[in-house]
Amino acid sequence: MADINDWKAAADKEVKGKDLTWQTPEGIAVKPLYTAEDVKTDPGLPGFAPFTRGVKASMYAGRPWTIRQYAGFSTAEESNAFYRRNLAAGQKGLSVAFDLATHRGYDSDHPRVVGDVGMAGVAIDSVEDMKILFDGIPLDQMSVSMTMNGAVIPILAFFIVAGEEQGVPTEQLSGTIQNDILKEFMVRNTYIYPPEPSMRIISDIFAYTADHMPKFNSISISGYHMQEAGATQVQELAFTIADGMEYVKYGVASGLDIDKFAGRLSFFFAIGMNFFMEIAKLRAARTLWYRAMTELGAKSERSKMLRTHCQTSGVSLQEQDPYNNVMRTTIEAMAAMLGGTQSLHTNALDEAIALPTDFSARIARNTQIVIQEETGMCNVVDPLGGSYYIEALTQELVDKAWEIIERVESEGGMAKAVAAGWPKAMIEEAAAGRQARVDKGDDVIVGVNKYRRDQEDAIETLEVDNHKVREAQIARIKRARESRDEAACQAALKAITEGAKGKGNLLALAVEAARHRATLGEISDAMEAVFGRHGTFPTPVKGVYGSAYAGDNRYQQVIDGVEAVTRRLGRKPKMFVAKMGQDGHDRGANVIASAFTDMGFEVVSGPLFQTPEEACQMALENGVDAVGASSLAAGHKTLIPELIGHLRNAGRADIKVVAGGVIPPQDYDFLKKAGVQGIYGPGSNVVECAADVLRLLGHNMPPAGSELQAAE
Ligand code: MLC
Ligand code: 5AD
Repeated sequence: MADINDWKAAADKEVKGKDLTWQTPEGIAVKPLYTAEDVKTDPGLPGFAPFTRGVKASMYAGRPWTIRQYAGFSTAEESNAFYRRNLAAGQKGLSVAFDLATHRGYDSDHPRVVGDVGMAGVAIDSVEDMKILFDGIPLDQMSVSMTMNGAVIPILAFFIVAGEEQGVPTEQLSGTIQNDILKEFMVRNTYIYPPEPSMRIISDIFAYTADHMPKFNSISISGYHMQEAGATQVQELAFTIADGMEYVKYGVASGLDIDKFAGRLSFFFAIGMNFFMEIAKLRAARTLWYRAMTELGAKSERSKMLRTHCQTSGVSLQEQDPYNNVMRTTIEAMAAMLGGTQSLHTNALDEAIALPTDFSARIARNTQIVIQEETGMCNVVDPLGGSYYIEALTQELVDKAWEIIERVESEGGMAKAVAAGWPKAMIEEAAAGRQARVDKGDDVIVGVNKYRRDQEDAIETLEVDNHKVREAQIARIKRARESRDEAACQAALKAITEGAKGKGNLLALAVEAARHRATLGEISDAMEAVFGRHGTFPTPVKGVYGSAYAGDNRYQQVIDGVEAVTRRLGRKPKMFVAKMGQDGHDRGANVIASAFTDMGFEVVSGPLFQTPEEACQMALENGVDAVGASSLAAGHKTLIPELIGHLRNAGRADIKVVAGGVIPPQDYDFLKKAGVQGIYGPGSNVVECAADVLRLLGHNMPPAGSELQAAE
């Protein structure tokens, strides 16, 4: 029989000695062949420690994963109708997406959120909205996930009171609250309060749910957003498990018994295009959590069992040739189920352009239904268990992630690491590296940097009338305020402020305020009075982009162009990267800032959450030549024209304004008429964006592909 040396010789001969090892971004050298020699550990059996092969013995053969599509837009009425249509068509669990005003603790009538109300999710201002959201949906039967982190206290309180008023005892509510603030400080940015009081809020929720909500998952510890921000799978895995360990330590420090709350901690991972790596990642996550919880002193097996939701990757989907996204999502959904997820969201094909329509949501949902009901894939538990490659990769991920976890632990845990900033910096470095590989064509994206179409067909997308939603919300807030017992409401709000100063359980206090129709903004303010509001400045990395591009001709042309403009101006061209509105997605802004810096621009990075007026002020104070507004949460049609208006009023119409992010092509004309001089959707090449900006600054930049030297 042939042995491994025979195989090596045969393979070498076929490829004439070429090295077939694949160096993955997480630093794993994947070999072209795995054999029994590579498998060093026995993964055990599904349903048994360390749960590598799954948390249930029968897994999907007993019950398939929950088809749980994340959705929400516009008003509670519209989202409720959308949920009901989806449930009738085969969706099994709900998952609520809130708008950014709600995330950040502002009522819809707050002046800072004019562009955000109802755009990236549903607007919820009081328990009245929450009741409408679940109208006709029995909360004792339907499990509901709510993605809320910043304004987690009022939202969970509204949910509890909406249940009460439906006649459902709190004990019977089932579902999940995201409640994961550490990753907000790291990558997602919808925090409200500083880290310390934010961690206290989480312990209060653990305590309340442990006492009153036995079927409710008190947290969804999320790596998803790390991968979306550019993290490698090892980083996602390590920081997520380390976050989980930190929450457990805080819960225990607040006086809770570990086994009383740990059984209701849940997780959430992204599933990207590296198929086998993602399958192995979920198996590694369960193995790591079992180890971590054993070290932290958990006794119950349930406490050590990692149950997870997964979502297919948003960043892997493209604006160009968007039907390719259906295939991408199918592959990712298969990785999630082969990895043993408990619940899954599959993204819609219009992900990179807008929120899902009924049409795109149907295809996304049916992707899961087809796998569950047509393929027979659910009938065998962990069908890839024992695959040499999968088992070896699982072990390698465990080892690599554990190294990072040990570093975090040796430095005092994840809260300290997040404050020190190195996990975020590590992720940003990985993001810049990926962008450079895509721009150079080293990482192929079909329809974007290879096989690109000359012309794209337009697809229909969902549009939300932001002004209409805002007016409807303001009217409902007004009615709620007029009909409530004002004295009782104010007393309940005061009790929250007192509780924030002292030790009262903030969720219990907010439930009382919600019963009295206190609004989300009022409950948030009652805590902000004590905790304050947290703000941060971005810190883009330097040098990664430049080194990835060393020796590239086009990159050099841009650098020469920047130098020519620098000579003309007597200083470097200045670019302000602005993030306006409540949109905290900063990967794009940071990648642009870091790449433009490497190309020789002077880059001013604005803080998150600016109003257009504040952004204008910052542009003027810094004397910039151009503003790049990054928008991923649908506020562009309101915020960017306002910024241009302020610049014009200040007599600085000469400052060029360009826009980047998730901007549907049908909005391009509107923005151009408003004065936007360049628009860069997903899939844009960063070097070409810089070339365009140089043109706007009057430099005669040669077209892409040209070997000409730039001429001033
Ligand atoms: C499951 N069960 C079984 C079984 N499989 N029983 C017998 N045999 C089997 N084979 C039981 C379970 O034990 C459980 O009961 C019940 O059935 C439900 O199954 P589950 O596996 O727990 O599924 P689910 O209820 O869907 O819960 C999954 C979860 C949860 C634990 C991961 O936390 C969850 O639903 N998370 C969703 C999070 C989410 O949607 N997030 C969206 C983020 S979007 P019991 O009694 O054991 O509970 C986002 C984007 C952004 O963040 O940035 O805005
Ligand atoms: N409806 C549906 N999906 C949404 N996502 C974000 N907001 C919504 C919404 N309102 C999904 C997208 C995005 C990820 C963070 O969550 O897929 O990439």
